[in-house]
Amino acid sequence: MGGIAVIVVQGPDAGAVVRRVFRPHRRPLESLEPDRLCLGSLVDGGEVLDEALVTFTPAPDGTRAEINIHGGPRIAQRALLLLEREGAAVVEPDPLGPIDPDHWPLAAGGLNNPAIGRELLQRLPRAMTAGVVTCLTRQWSAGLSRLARDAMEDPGARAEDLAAAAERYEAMRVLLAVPEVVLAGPPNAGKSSLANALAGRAASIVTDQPGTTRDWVRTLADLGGPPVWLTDTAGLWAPDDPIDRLAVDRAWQRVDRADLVVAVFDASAPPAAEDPHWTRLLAERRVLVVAGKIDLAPAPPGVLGVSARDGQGLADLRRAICRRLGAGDLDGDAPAAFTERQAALLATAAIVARQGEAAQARALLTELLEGGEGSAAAVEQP
Ligand SMILES: Nc1nc2c(ncn2[C@@H]2O[C@H](COP(=O)(O)OP(=O)(O)O)[C@@H](O)[C@H]2O)c(=O)[nH]1
Ligand SMILES: [Mg+2]
Repeated sequence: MGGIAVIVVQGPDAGAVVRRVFRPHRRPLESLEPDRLCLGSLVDGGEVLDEALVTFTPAPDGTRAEINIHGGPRIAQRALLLLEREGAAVVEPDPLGPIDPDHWPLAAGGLNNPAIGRELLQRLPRAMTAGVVTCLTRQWSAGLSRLARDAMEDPGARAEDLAAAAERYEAMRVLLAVPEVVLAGPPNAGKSSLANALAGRAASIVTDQPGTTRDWVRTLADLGGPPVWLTDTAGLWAPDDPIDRLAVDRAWQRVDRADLVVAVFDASAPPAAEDPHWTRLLAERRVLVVAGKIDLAPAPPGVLGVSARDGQGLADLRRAICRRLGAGDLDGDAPAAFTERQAALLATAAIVARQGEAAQARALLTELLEGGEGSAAAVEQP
């Protein structure tokens, strides 16, 4: 199997380390200009590991060298070991860490609305689904940026829009947080089937044997709103088997930590009103009750019904989950603050705009777009 691996070596000794393991095919490395590609071989002593393209760029802490190889994961692993032997430390990239905008191609030419652009780059790694990426990037290219620019003309006329964009911050936070939705209920209620149907893949084992799911099973699911951790748990009952009892304990642990519990029962065999597990589950802080298997029997009045077998009610359930998580009514095109800084500036701009203080509102909107003196996200233009 082939592929491309890009290995970044950065720091005061990065240039020296890479020079020790790279033999250019033609020109000597000394004549290589910054950012220019150089073709050569990655060598481990006398052994050529792979053909590689290398660039060197000045970085704040020395040099940033990029090594592009195409020999697949095994060669990439050997290359990392080689670099480690030469004095480099291998670090895992932190997917939630900040992006350094200096290494973002857009930053090189300067960003429009740079303060929002910079915050976008910092938040993007947290966006776990395509929908959230779109929703965030539109805030920069349109949504928030456009609202702020338009409102410059007559801030008073747009005061309500500014306030609404500030309020949407709560929904945006949910989108970026990856909440956990736990499916729980009696054994055989159809929890695992429903988890698989919602996630769109067969992560959980489904059988007609009670007690099939023991360890909880978690998948990242895109329900059309925020990405969610969807956790399928063992049925809640009082088993004799000690392993089953541990499984039930683990299920309760997940329920206790959930952002939302979807309590599922079998519409054709509803739990008894006095069932202690079901009663305890319904008393949870955040619970959404769902009647499953409605292809066999109708849902009781007022209860959301679904069938994992024929898909009835699934779209309603996805929407209900997003709504209960607080991100249900987020329209991807609506201007929405996605950082606390933006929310605070918008809320204040709305207040002063309503009071007719147009100049003050404009100053706040300029700060929103461009960052300001003392602002946490003040942007140094390259
Ligand atoms: N008719 C029907 N059967 C279902 C449905 N969902 C699950 N089942 C069946 O019910 C049994 C238990 O399902 P499972 O998902 O393992 O339930 P769990 O124990 O709650 O995880 C299996 O035989 C499934 O095929 C459904 O929507 N309709
Ligand atoms: Mg199960």
